[in-house]
Amino acid sequence: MTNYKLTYFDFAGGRGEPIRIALHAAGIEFEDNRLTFAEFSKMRHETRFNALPVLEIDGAAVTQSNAICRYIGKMAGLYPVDHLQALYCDETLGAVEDLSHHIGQTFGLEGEALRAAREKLVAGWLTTFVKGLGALLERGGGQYFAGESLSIADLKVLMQTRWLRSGALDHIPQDLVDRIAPNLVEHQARVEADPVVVAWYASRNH
Ligand SMILES: N[C@@H](CCC(=O)N[C@@H](CS)C(=O)NCC(=O)O)C(=O)O
Repeated sequence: MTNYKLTYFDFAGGRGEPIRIALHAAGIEFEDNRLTFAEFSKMRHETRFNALPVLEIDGAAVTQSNAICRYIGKMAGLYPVDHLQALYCDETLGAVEDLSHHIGQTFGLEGEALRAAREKLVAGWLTTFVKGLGALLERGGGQYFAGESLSIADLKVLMQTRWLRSGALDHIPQDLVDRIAPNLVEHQARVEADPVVVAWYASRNH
């Protein structure tokens, strides 16, 4: 049997959580290796690109969360078979990655520098990407980003919407998504209630 080990941070979001949900949906048993930030900083140079997530398949490491998501998503039935819908799915994954990158660049800043960077982000990239993601959902018919059922694109966007609306990001207004793309708020509720997502969190509570 193939051995899967996913290494990511110990929280229910970011680039790692959609992979965990997809692995669970595919019925693949995996080692859910969760690191603290301190543990990661000790081993970051051992990873290929100094970053997480890393998926080890029989000991061979693979990086890049979207590539991993697609691979597991195909096994889980969470990646569109139709080529055009697959393109729409990939476009969404890429947009979320770009947005994560822009937000990530403000990490490590403090005080006034953090405030200035986050305000610039809110006025610029963040608004652009939240609006754009809202438009992509609209294109998909308003329910899902690609096709007529849940895909890894929906899981990726869920993480972003949940994060942006959580109030965890200083200087980013908690109601930004609600104001700019209210369809993403409805989407969050829809995806959180999806049996695939519910089953993952139920499995964590045992
Ligand atoms: N393009 C990469 C980006 C990976 C990435 O930046 N991961 C973040 C966590 S979500 C990280 O490990 N940051 C730690 C650091 O940059 O020191 C992917 O999608 O996997």
